[in-house]
Amino acid sequence: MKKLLATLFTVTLILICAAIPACAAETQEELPPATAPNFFGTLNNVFNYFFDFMENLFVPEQEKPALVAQDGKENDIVIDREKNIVYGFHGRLRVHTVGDFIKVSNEELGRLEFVQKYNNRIGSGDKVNVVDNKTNETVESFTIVYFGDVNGDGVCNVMDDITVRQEADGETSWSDPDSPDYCYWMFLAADLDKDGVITEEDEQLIVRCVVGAVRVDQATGTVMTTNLCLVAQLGKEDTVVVDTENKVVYGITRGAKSLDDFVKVGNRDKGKLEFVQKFSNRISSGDKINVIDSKTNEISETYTVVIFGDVHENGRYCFTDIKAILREAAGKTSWSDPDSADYCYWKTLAADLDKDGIVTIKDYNLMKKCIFGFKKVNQTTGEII
Ligand SMILES: [Ca+2]
Ligand SMILES: [Ca+2]
Ligand SMILES: [Ca+2]
Repeated sequence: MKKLLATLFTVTLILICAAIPACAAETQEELPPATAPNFFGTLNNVFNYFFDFMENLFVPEQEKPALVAQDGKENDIVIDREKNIVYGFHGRLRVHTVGDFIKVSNEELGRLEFVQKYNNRIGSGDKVNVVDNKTNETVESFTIVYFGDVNGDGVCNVMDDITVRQEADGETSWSDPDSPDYCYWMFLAADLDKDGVITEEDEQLIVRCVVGAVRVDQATGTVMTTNLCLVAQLGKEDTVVVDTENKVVYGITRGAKSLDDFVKVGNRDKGKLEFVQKFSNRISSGDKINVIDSKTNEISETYTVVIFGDVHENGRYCFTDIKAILREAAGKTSWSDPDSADYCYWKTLAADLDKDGIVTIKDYNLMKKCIFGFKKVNQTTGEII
């Protein structure tokens, strides 16, 4: 049997060897001599393949879009690529304000995508993804951290206090790296005394944040006293927004009479507030709040009130508002143009109802709907409802 197989194998080999030159000869006859395969031609092909391969190997990798700090925000925004965390956002973030702080390195290559718990604001635990425009793939993903917002609703309030107290008491274990419930962003947002563990001290600091006695520097996570700072009035921490960067305050009920109901000074022993209202019986956009140092009687900070939709600054929605928006949209005025000498941040904020950063006919249409009562503005978020 073995002998038979060996003989068959040898015969097959002989036949193949005989067939190759015959095929080659046939091909040589059919093809013009220039393209005829020969030893050097084959070698050439092998070299070409090799060089192509090496070239592809050393081609610089295509630039990938990446998350970067917005221009001028490089000192505030911290992008931690090891833990995939981003923080350093001041004030309360609505989706359209995130762009004030972060951006994609190259807008042609990629875009930012937000994965939020609530659609009108961004809180701890929300994600910002960098998506490749060409492939639609997520190339980077970061979790947002707001120091003091432990439960991820975008504000520091009594719910965060409860969450931290439960952790300090050992009822939960999200700050324990060995626990299956471990959550790094929650731990980072809660560990306000920065000692690496969640204790009663952190809970006390959260309480002090809620009542406005301290404030957390979002760029560093450091707790600071608010002696001479403007803070939300007790019970209004969920609705009133004090934007310390742009020095505006919003979240004020339209038609409300007194600013006293919405804001206070961090420490009444150190400072007091002075309200400069245009109308004594109602609050309007453009009203001023001065924080005064009780010792020197000097103004330490001034804030401007913004009531979304109240562009004409009379505390009401009326036709003068839509007229003002229309004139601005038509280019007859230029208070929404940052390059203009007439630029007015708070007025632009009040008028830009669709939140696209510019005042256009779309804002005019929305304002009309608000006046006729078809739409309302959420004064805390600025969104149209
Ligand atoms: Ca919260
Ligand atoms: Ca701690
Ligand atoms: Ca607009």
